[in-house]
Amino acid sequence: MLTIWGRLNSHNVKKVAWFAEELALPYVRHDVGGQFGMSDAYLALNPNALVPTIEDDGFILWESNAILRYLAARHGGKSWWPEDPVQRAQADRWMDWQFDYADAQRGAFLHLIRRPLAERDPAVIAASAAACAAKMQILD
Ligand SMILES: N[C@@H](CCC(=O)N[C@@H](CS)C(=O)NCC(=O)O)C(=O)O
Repeated sequence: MLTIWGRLNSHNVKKVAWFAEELALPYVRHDVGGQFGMSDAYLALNPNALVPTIEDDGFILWESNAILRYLAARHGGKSWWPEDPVQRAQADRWMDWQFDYADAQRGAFLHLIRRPLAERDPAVIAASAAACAAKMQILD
């Protein structure tokens, strides 16, 4: 059975758990990272001290997009892992582009969601919103 380590309030963990659900793969998930901390046993699996990490049939893998590609290739069939390199590259491109988008939205996310009201910086939020709007133009 697939094992996923990582807290669900991490977007990188969320996308892995979401994809396991899409594929109807049975899995267990252990809360790690953030408020749950990281044990030495976990750090031995992923020395980057980041989540997510998975184990599938004895294979340990970290890096969320690499995990998605692996799950698609191993369990997804042709609709999730097209044989045509061009089709696959289209999906790859947007999946990796999402990291750039995540960079753009980080300021707004931290200052609107994670930080207490007194520590919010409207300038950071505005700059992040503008960066997101520019990215969305590309998506459109
Ligand atoms: N490039 C890595 C980034 C992973 C990452 O930044 N994870 C964050 C959560 S989104 C993390 O582990 N933060 C530390 C923690 O949760 O304790 C990936 O895609 O897996």
